Amino acid sequence: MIKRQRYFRAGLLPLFLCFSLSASAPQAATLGDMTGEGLVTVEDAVKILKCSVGLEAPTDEQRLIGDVFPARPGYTGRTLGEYPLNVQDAIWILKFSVGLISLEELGVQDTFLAISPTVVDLGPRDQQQFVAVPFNFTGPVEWSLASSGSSQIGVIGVNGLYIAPDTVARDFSVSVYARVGGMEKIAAVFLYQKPPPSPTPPPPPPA
Ligand SMILES: [Ca+2]
Repeated sequence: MIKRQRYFRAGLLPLFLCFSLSASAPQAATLGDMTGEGLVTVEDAVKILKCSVGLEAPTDEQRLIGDVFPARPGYTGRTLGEYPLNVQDAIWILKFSVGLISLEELGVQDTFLAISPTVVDLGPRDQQQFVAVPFNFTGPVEWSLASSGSSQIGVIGVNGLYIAPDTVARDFSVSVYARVGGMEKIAAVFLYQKPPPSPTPPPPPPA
């Protein structure tokens, strides 16, 4: 109790809370569960359909959660799905909701990590928000970077925001690692040199 009062008095409690929240996100999800109540139903398929035609805007997490087709393997290194959400994802969930495909075929019980985007091209100082969703697994996602191409590889925050280095001496790639529990997914950032911005022309002389 004395400690808590000290936190309040010093104004440290808000800081402590901020750190705890950012380090613990994101939460585990169930594959296909767009509505977030833990079940995969026709409502999830309807939500995907709405997203696919632009009636609703999915969150970055929902793009990963609802992207269930094609299953095993997906495209571009994904366990399943091809990003973005489309009518095929909705049909696949509809089939599951009426019993035409099994839990195993949909992957609802799987524990794995999905990451997006898997590949991105960036110039100096560009930023990219990466998103990782662990399915049926609770724990914080740890982000890290590695590259054999350069010592200047940029930085990544606890929330998956990657910021490219200020200067890129030559084109090379950076590996973005997302880890949770014993699982790991890797995304590739291809850094390229940008031409310097053309100097702004001087203002015209006063008439
Ligand atoms: Ca649901």
